[in-house]
Amino acid sequence: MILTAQGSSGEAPSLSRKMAQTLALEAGFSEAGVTAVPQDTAERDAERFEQWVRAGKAGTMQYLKRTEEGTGEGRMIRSRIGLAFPWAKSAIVCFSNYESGQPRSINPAAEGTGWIARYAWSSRRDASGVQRPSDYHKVLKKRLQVIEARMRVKLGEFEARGFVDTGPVVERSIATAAGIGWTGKNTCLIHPKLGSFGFLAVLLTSLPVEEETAQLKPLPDRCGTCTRCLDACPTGALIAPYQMDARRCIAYLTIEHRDVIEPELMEGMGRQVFGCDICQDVCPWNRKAPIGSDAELLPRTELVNPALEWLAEMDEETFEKHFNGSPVRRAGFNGLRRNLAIAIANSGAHSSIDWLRKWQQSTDAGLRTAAQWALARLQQKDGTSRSE
Ligand code: B12
Ligand code: SF4
Ligand code: SF4
Repeated sequence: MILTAQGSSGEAPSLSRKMAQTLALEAGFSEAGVTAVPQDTAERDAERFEQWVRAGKAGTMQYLKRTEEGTGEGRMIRSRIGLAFPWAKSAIVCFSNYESGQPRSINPAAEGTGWIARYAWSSRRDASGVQRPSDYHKVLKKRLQVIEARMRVKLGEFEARGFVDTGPVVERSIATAAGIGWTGKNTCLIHPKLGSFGFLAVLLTSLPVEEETAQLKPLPDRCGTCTRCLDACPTGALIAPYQMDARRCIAYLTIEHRDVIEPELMEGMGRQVFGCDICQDVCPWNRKAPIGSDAELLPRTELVNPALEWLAEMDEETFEKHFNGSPVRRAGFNGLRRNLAIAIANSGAHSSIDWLRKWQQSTDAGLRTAAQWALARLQQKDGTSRSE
């Protein structure tokens, strides 16, 4: 690989898109771009972000709300990169394709099966060939470290910080500015060739961006007149094009929200037990997206359309055995059972009714409320089918 510092001799090294792409592909990513920081759209996006949070759309995701003073007043830390990282002059944004060619959540599926979001199916084979759960946070973070180390060898010392999902930055805003894709009406970052089933990883650096790269324009929005995602969202979380109310989003409810789920949203949650792919599964830009061949993000096929009963039977030890090291663990044992109770009722899976009876006695309010709702729903369904 040829990696050269940009600019003539004596000049400080700078970053180019080509350099970032070469390094990123070598580290195992599918695509990469570069933007100067703050990006041209930084102020607009910061305002959008703050308005979104202040309107309550972030629900209980407190980590998004942190402000400069920590009092709830003032600018929100993650709205502007410069607040937490005043030294940052550029961002390398990397994209890892996780499309695996497995069925979509919207395809017909066997009775009594649920849905786990495809991003959480990931696994890798260990040295002895055994398939182990993998988590994109760890996988991608390591790749950023590889990029950073190679840059240091060639360019010398500079400041850098890598983030995958959990850092205080709005990754899709930076990714759009770096020319990776556009923000779809479903709010996802869509790459024109790879679609939206891709993770983002960001490496902030103190290096300036090389002139030619700085002149690159962001990609145009190609959603056109399409509204498939808005029409398909079963809980009305996409309240307008490009605007989500996370409090209604099944991904938020099943992964991030720790407490009682509003019963009025439970029916719309359908059979989703962890995350939701519907607004991406209907997106035409994901139809022809190539299948990724990432050895660290291999799909665990037992998690594709999993039997609800199999998940319901798991005790805490089995849950840990299957999901330690997997993104699914974030829901927690009781959180997953809460989601399962809802999916069981929506699927009419009577064979799991004993689990619901047990769970309605739980001291966990989220699980108890979901199980009570689920039992009532199954009874109601029975009544309806008998009277038909
Ligand atoms: C909080 C969060 C969530 C929340 C809220 C999602 C949301 N839409 O805001 C919940 C839990 C619901 C969620 C769900 C999912 N998430 Co999430 N999430 C995040 C996180 C941590 C922060 C996002 C955030 O700041 N949201 C606040 C809003 C305001 O910001 P935003 O959505 O990025 O908004 C931008 C655009 O929408 C745009 N915008 C806003 N208003 C307007 C108006 C107009 C007119 C226009 C043009 C644009 C525009 O500007 C904003 C700033 O640039 C990021 C990681 C990160 N650190 O950024 C991952 C991240 C966004 N999530 C990711 C993933 C994979 C998912 C899921 C697919 C998981 C799943 N299958 O269940 C779903 C997708 C749901 C969806 N349709 O977005 C990926 C997305 C990759 C991609 N290709 O887009 C990220 C980047 C994580 C990663 N490192 O890969 N997520
Ligand atoms: S992830 Fe599911 S619930 Fe959330 S906006 Fe998309 S379709 Fe709606
Ligand atoms: S479904 Fe249509 S409107 Fe929604 S993100 Fe995809 S192309 Fe855009």
